[in-house]
Amino acid sequence: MRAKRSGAVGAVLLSVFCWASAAMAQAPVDWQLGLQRAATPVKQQMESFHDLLLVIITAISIFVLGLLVYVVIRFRASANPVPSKTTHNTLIEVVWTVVPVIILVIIAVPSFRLLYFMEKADSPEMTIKATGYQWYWGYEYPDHGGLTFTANMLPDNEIKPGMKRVLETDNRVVVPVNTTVRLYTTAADVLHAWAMPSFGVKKDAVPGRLNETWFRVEREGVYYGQCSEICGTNHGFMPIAVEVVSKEAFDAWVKKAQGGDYTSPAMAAMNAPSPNQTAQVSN
Ligand SMILES: [Cu+2]
Repeated sequence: MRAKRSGAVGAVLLSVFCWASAAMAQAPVDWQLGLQRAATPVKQQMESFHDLLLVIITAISIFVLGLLVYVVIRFRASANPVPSKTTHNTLIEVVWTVVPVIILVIIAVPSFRLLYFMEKADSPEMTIKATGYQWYWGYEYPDHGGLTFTANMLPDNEIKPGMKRVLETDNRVVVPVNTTVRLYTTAADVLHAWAMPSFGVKKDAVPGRLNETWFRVEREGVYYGQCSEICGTNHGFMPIAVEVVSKEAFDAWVKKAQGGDYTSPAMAAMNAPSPNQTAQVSN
């Protein structure tokens, strides 16, 4: 009876946790354990690779700890007053060379597969170029009439409910959902890096060089990342905010942006006066 009840409580807690993590998974959260929830195929593969490594290192750590504990107890001075002078054991030496090699091969195969998968998109549907500046990002959409805008961190006094302090930008990068986006990164002054944890993307932005990566986001929402290459005084204040919207909303945003208004759909909704505010104004 008690087991049944605790099982039900567990199920409720689990569902609350899953709901909570689904609702706020696009950015780091307080007391977060583990990685941000995956939003792209690359990040999903990174997660499963991470899980595989976790199993392997846990097994190795427990095995080594077990050996140490055994040696410390079994061969302590009181239990083993006359130490043996044995050296070399060919079988053991072969085993402790070959087994680590096999473990490394088991790690290397999925590791290289993932490296090549993240390197380049098969058939990108659109391209965005991100340029790092001290200390903000510039974006270009060459496939959409060469849209160009910059994204600066929003200061604390402009943060509205629903925005993330130090992670929000005045202009968000808007991309359509379920679309393969090729991302070029470069920099205009010093090294920067365009990093978006839930996309599994962290690409150096290097002056005079064009680096390439890609992402295909599977859920609409707002995603936050940061510059991840120490680039000077305000390195910590050049965040990246990506708003993933439906393809229709993206087309509408492109039209608006070509007219000079880069406000993303969600930002536009936040800026629109609520019915209450309108009432106050009319009073
Ligand atoms: Cu930077």
